[in-house]
Amino acid sequence: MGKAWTNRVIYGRLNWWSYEVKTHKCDMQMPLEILLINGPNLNMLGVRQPNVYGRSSLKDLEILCEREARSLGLSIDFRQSNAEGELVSRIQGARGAADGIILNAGALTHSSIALLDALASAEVPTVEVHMSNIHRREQFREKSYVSVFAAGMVCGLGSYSYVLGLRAIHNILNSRQ
Ligand code: DHK
Repeated sequence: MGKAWTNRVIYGRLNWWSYEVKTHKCDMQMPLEILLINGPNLNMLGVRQPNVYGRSSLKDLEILCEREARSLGLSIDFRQSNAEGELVSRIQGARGAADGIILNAGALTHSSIALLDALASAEVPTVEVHMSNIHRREQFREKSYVSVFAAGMVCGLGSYSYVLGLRAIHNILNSRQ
């Protein structure tokens, strides 16, 4: 996990009568680690309903997120799965291993208590993101189980929802005591 480590660096100096070993302190800032998870059907971005989800592919989204994360000093693990169980396992695995989660659970947003329970067990600060505005679509998309745990949600801005999601998690993590 991203923590400030204070290490002692050992170095040696050789002169003609002795070899003296000295140490000095050196602070290294490890990047905050973010698990970025995409749920079912998000592998179809760019092909699937472009009027709703845009023309960018999942790979384009990954490149955009990598670039934004780098500029914020975050390290991201970008994942997608169509399987609920795999998403649950990924979220469980974030406990004690990731500093933050960005989650677009796709349709599981609206149905999966298992994902909500995984988030609650992982206890990792989470921001929910969606490409589309889930409040301007069918009524069944209005309910989000992920929102019960998430610190906040960004939706309706296409790929830019992820950019803002990354900025939000960066802000949340950096304003912790
Ligand atoms: C993605 C999906 O696949 C839908 O099932 C959700 C979400 C909305 C999105 O907008 O990114 O309802």
